[in-house]
Amino acid sequence: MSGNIFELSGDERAISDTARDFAAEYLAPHAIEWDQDKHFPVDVLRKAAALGMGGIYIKEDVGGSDLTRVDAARIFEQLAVGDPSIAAYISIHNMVTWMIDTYGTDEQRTRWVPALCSMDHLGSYCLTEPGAGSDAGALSTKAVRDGDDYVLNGVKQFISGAGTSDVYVVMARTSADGPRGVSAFVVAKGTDGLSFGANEKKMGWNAQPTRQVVFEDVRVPAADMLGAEGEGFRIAMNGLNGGRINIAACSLGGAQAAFDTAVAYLADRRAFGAGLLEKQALQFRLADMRTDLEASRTLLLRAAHALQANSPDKVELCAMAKRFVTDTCFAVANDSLQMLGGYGYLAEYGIEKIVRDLRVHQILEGTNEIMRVVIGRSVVGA
Ligand code: FAD
Ligand code: 2MC
Repeated sequence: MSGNIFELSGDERAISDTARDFAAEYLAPHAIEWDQDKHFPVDVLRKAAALGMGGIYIKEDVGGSDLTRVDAARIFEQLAVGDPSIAAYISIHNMVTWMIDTYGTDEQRTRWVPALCSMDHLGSYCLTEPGAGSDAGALSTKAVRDGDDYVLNGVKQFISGAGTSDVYVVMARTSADGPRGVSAFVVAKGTDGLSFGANEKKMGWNAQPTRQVVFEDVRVPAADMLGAEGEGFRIAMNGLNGGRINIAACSLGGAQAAFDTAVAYLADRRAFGAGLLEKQALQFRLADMRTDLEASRTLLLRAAHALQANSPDKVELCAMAKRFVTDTCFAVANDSLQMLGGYGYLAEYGIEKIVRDLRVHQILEGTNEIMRVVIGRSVVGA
């Protein structure tokens, strides 16, 4: 990582440009169609993985790219310019892969991670339940020890990639002790007793499936526990620190794309005898939006740098970036839509899809209210 996160080295520029070019060639031309058809383009995900994007900050010995969190933020921003929904799924997949790479034994790493890096296998992250979303430490899916196995029973809600994914990192309760009674398991698709709900009908993120994951007496070998018994919640939260900045990066890329579309549109559109881009009211709005994008990028890179450096304030900085960038960039995308007038509301211009995709970034990976809980605790020293 270069010392200055705002000045890219030649290698860093090449990495970001590779993601930009990939998004322009393989994502942007199909984004509207995938949204309408609810198509999850697994073949295209594997093309991204062939360029190293299946295991961005994963160690090289198991097939990862061993890049930094700052590189990752730049990559997800560029991918999201092409399609925020696909960029976001790739970010979740990277979070899952990182959890196994970081907390897994050598046996677990060599068994699971290479196929995740190549995206021959896709990953899903299973924390939320019908009765426990924000209050994740209250989850009730049970894992009961039985000989050499744990037996899992319960339901996970809203799981991205579920049904298609091959590898599920599942947080389940091994004792009554709140968050400290949670353990993490790696569960393979096809395990007896593991099943999936219907693909949810959603406002956005239509290019990736969201389903319940149901566990009915699912036997998981004790050897497939990630970390020690009782460590699962901290493992899940440490995964989410990176997840939160990656989702923020997806909002930034989507908002940048919407903004660029609005500027190009206003440059062409004439009304009241002049080009609309000449109206100072619109220029002032664009000036504020551009400032908002730069402020978002600045905080995002600051948080990514803190995570990479393992700074003591990384948790709250990741929460701040997630809260600020996803709120700010949703507003930028929505204001961009307004600048296209009625055309902004039509699917073919692409902006209404960006607005729908970015809306959920204010809800998932910890709602923006929960980000304020996390930041607030850092303020009062709780
Ligand atoms: P609740 O926790 O019930 O919250 C309801 C409202 O109350 C929210 O506005 C919340 O901010 C507010 N609230 C709650 N507690 C407080 C508080 N203490 N103070 C102030 N306000 C509060 N989860 C996964 O584990 N894996 C996934 O792959 C995944 N993918 C998702 C994909 C989609 C499309 C969606 C919609 C969700 C996904 N989620 C996933 C779940 C997501 O993380 C949760 O929806 C989210 O954490 C909120 O939980 P909840 O929906 O139960 O809302
Ligand atoms: N990073 C590292 N450790 C963390 C952490 C973080 N961000 N947040 C909590 N922890 C640790 C904490 O330090 C504590 O450790 P220890 O046992 O050593 O003391 C442990 O985890 C328990 O934490 P708390 O005592 O703070 O737990 P509490 O129940 O009070 O609340 C809260 C934690 C609200 C911050 C947590 O439940 C939360 O983040 N909720 C939001 C859930 C969420 O983000 N879900 C997203 C699902 S994934 C998704 O949406 C996708 C699209 C993939």
